[in-house]
Amino acid sequence: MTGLTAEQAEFFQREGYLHLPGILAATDLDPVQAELEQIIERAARGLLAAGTIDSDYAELPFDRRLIPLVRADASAAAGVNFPANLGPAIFDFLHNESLLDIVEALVGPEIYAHSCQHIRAKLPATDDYAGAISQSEWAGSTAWHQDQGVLLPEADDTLVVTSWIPLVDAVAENGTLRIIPRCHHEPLRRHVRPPAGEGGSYTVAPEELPDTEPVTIPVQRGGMILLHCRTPHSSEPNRSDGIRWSMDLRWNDARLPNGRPQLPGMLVRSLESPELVVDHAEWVTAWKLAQVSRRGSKLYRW
Ligand SMILES: O=C(O)CCC(=O)C(=O)O
Repeated sequence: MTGLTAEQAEFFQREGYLHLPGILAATDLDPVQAELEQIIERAARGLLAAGTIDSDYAELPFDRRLIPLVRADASAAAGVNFPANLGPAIFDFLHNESLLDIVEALVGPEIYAHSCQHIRAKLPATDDYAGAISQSEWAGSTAWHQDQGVLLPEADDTLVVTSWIPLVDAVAENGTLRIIPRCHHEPLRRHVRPPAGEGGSYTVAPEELPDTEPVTIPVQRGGMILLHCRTPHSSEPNRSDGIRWSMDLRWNDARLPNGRPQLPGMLVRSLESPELVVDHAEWVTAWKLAQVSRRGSKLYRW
């Protein structure tokens, strides 16, 4: 089963990315959003009970409600991302048939959902939310990086594909993804830690940034961008009034090294070993164990 045309697969191989508009239905995304809304509801109730806020802001829509909560307490967003959020809806989405058909066209039929995966509430960069901007890589910009640069060298010969999936329309104003095409045939560039206090993860060393014009890709809810793991990408701060919600989920051939051996990804589709596809409870247990046992182990190459 393949979810890409030959032309789409060719574009990905040549350019290092692919924009697929209108590929997911509301019925695919709504359960994930509803689960996030429940998490936000719990955060609001907790802050209300603690006396930190005097309204639960229940009247605000999905792309707004978290803003006053984070403004009151920077930790209000802590539950939305993996592994704090391992709910059944996101688990089901990681097995979404349309999504896996697309992924299969690139990584083959043994599909591993990589443990390097995020649900991002990218907040409007209008104030610093009592320090949350400097503490959280989600709130500000995301610096240029290649996803292979945050994995261990064991995965250098593995194609790890990122599917970047917004839950709201993502445009230049709210900080949609920017990519630099056609770099993935070249070796990985050296990454450095961002300057102290700026938050965020590793970034391509400034002198190693390619001289190619970046492409900014607006993506409507229902669309996605696929990225090769050596395609440099970044995002600008969110200059809109609403939250730019998105998921970046990674995938590779389950038989190959994935570069994050200490954290539990999971087999989500397999022709060879379907009996090893785990259920929700097993996935949650694996994460709980990893959070205890991975202490002190090396996650990053640099
Ligand atoms: O969502 C963003 O703004 C950045 C995403 C990203 O860096 C990634 O998917 O690796």
